[in-house]
Amino acid sequence: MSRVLVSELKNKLGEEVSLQGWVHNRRQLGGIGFLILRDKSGIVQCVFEKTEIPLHESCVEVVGKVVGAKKAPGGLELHAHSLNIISEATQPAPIEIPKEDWHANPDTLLEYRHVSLRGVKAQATMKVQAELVKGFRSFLNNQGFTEIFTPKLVAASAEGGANLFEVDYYGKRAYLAQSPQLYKQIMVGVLERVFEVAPVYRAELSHTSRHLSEYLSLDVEMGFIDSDSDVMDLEEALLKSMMRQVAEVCQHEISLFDTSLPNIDVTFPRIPLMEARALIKEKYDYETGGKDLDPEAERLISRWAKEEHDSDFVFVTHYPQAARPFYTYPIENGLTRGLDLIFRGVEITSGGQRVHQHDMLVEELEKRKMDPEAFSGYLEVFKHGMPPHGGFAIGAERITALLLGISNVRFARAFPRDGSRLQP
Ligand code: AMO
Repeated sequence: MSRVLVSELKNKLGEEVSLQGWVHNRRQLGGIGFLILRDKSGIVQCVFEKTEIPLHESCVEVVGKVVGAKKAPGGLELHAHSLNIISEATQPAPIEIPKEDWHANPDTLLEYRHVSLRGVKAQATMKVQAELVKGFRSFLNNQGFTEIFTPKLVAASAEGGANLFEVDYYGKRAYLAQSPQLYKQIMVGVLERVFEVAPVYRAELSHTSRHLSEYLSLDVEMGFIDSDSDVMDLEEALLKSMMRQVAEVCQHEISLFDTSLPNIDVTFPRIPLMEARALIKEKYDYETGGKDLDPEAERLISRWAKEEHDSDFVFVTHYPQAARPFYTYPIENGLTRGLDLIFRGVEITSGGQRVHQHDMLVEELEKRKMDPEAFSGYLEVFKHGMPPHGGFAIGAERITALLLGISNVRFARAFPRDGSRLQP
């Protein structure tokens, strides 16, 4: 008998089927054994008479008849008559997988990530993320973008800052890439519109719920733009398309979380940083320090976007030069065409228009007391005719976590890396 998946059982009422999966949960009641079987598509209750059910997480095959059962999860169950143990668990699971609750004891859940990942919500998180990435790729492919693959071992920092990982590269110093930034720009000179899906590395010193040392960066870069508006137009259409894809394919996964899909029927508001700061002060009596928006200010500008525009997303534009990397296109009054996108209170994107003129780039490096010599390979390409261009990067774990209402970005990555975690 060939294997069917739990999700297919609704079409098999009254039939004999064979299921293969894991012992998600088990219970003995009188002479009757209940085995909750889990496979990649869901869980189902299997009812046995007089059968010893093996330990949680044992890998098993169950054969039986599919019957309607109003009280059972999913409205059906399996009246089972045989149980084959494919691979028996040799010790109890270190955590109670069916009780999955990642707000309690995050350290334990992460320590045993190889098994906590099997939880239904953890599994769903990975599926939703895969679907977001699929939506990212398919939208961009349809818009004439080409996927690129750039090095993660690099000679210089792209983003500046102190959060670079050093690597011994044949006796010389190299770094793990913080972003494909400079390479994706170079590739605009080749393919005009490019994107990349790849991990990047940040030696983050602060231990927060939104920072990982390794995260999946969804990068986009496009040539022949007029301004940063073109970049925002593209990102807005892209995100709406990604959300539509998730809504279509992941209804069940979304339903497991206390969340709803964002409103994609509105235009995402765009507000210059200075105006955002003034508005937050006036409306919510909060004064944000520094040149950027701090996390509380991000939360408040998002609140404004939701209250005034019914939007879960808001673009913050016109960042000052001092708050942006050297490659950001400068405009008058010390401002730039650099922008962020905030989703449900947290920044998920930085981006904007870039400098495409060689001399201006050298000037921007010098302004920031950076050595143009260290960027000679990158600068070279700007002597060979680069079009006006711009782009952005979305942190895949952040968008996944915010979409599902997961409060710690670590749980939106299968095997998170942070200051205190290098395994599993
Ligand atoms: P930035 O450094 O702002 O910009 O990063 C872009 C997006 O990546 C995500 N992100 C992170 N996610 C998890 N852990 C981290 N430590 C972390 N750091 C950043 C966030 C952030 O918005 N080159 C530019 C992008 C561009 O201009 O195209 C860049 O890397 O979601």
